[in-house]
Amino acid sequence: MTLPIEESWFVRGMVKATADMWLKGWDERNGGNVSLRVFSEDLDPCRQSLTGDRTVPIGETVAELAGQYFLVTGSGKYFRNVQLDPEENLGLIEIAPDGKSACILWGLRGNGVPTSELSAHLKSHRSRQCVTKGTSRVIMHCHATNIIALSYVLDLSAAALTRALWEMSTECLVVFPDGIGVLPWMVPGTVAIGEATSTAMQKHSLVLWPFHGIFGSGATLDEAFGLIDTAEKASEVLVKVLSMGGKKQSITTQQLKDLGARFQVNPMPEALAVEKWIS
Ligand code: 2HA
Ligand code: ZN
Repeated sequence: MTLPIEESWFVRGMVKATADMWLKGWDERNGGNVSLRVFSEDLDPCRQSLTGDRTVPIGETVAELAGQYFLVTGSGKYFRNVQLDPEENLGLIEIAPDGKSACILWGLRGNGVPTSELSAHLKSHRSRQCVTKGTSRVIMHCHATNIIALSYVLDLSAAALTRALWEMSTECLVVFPDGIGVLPWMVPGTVAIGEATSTAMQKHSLVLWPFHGIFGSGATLDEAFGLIDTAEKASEVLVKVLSMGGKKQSITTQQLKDLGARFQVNPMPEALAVEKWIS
């Protein structure tokens, strides 16, 4: 069976995810980047589309990911254009046996290179593969508006921010019981921010980059998108609540515990223990 790679589930999925993210207003200009792990058997129907005539350095070593394939967005590419020309804006890469470089098997036409945040993506894949026993396949970064806005006014601790978002929509605790990790402000595109993000991803499926955006992960594109969408929706509610003068009442600690029990998740203890997240 031969299938044009543009018709594969993984290219179609990336086209939909990036188009949805653009329409959400999360990815202005070339903002945001997504990577999706693809298995060898996913590639079997489209092998005739693959080349492998270009290799790019990763800038560090991710030996644990040797031989893995990822469909990634390209550096400098605009999400709003992915649907118009997937081959120009996306790339399929294979991590070399030594984990130091990536071979471009398809896409990134005309000397394009993978996302500038490749370090954060690959090392976060390594973290999430580890904590999910290999089921995690997607890392997604975007500039979701309300969560960025909140990073200017809330305490930047994982516990306080998680607690604030849990209280802003009943489903939040169920969708991200492990809470949201928070980094200090850092220069994007560096090995250091990649390292810090992947360390936070060992504990959390979501990580906030203050004054910049958010990283989410998941087993599927839908799951990673839905996770960010849920956190961003709660952030929008919180922006409105703060704009109306602040909360008068909210979900209580006991109610959060009841939610965890009902949905059989273990809510992040430090966030349950927070008594005050806004001054
Ligand atoms: O330009 O979002 O963080 C892509 C980015 C960098
Ligand atoms: Zn960014």
